[in-house]
Amino acid sequence: MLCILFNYKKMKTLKYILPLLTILFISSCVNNDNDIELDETTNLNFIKTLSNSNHEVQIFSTKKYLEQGYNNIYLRIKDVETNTFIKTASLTWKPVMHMMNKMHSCPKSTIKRAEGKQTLYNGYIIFQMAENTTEKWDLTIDYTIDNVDYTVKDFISVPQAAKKNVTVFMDTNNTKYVLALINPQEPKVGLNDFKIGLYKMETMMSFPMVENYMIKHDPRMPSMGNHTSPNNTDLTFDSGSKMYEGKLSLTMTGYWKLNLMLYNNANQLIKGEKVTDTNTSSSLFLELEF
Ligand SMILES: [Cu+2]
Repeated sequence: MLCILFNYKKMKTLKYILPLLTILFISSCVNNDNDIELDETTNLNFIKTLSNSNHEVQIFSTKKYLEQGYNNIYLRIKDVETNTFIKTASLTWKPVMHMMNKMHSCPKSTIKRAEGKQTLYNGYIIFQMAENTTEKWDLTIDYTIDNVDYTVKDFISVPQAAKKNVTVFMDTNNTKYVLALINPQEPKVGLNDFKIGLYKMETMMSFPMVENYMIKHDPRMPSMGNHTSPNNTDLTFDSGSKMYEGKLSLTMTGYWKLNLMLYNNANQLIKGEKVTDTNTSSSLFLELEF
């Protein structure tokens, strides 16, 4: 009798222990996943995942969306089988716009490992055109892990920017250029670091950086008598960043037209005009509003 009672008690205990064990097992699995996923993307905005059967290539940006103009982009590759992020990949990318009658690419950087990060890669793309209902951008990312080549490709959304942050123009020799605002991304009242990227449209697919030109600028507020601002400095080529750097003075918030004059490496003016009382703006300009 005692023995039966004991067994009964044991079974009852088991009834409680089993669900408890199950809960413990599940929660330990979840914890493991969190351990594996070293997340280096805090402060970045998730944009999109491009997938193949082996990997998820996750795209992040400092902005909330990709858009026309300069985009600072971060990438990481997740192995879908092991659920881990790849630390030893080399990547290249090719953005292509599919237009009604042609295809073309845009200026872009190489992709490097993000500074101080293990699983994040970084680069930029300058979309000189926004998408529309019939013309879209796609992005191909080719990458190599342990000498094996992989690729992912998908459409990406590139809406128009609120203000003109990139411009395409031709010089008198019919050379086409793309000029884009890199900084300031978040303008402030006062003296801002001014940075511009300049690229030659060599072919529909090749947009090499243009080095050793010079950019004069004259920021104006058209709504306020077209006044300018003090202490601006010209943009000169910086061999480190491979971009044009100077100072942009914004004395107040509102809409600013950044009138530009572009000089080639022989110091000849190749695009843009001086702003005067009778000429209120340059044909080469960018815009800001804050
Ligand atoms: Cu286009």
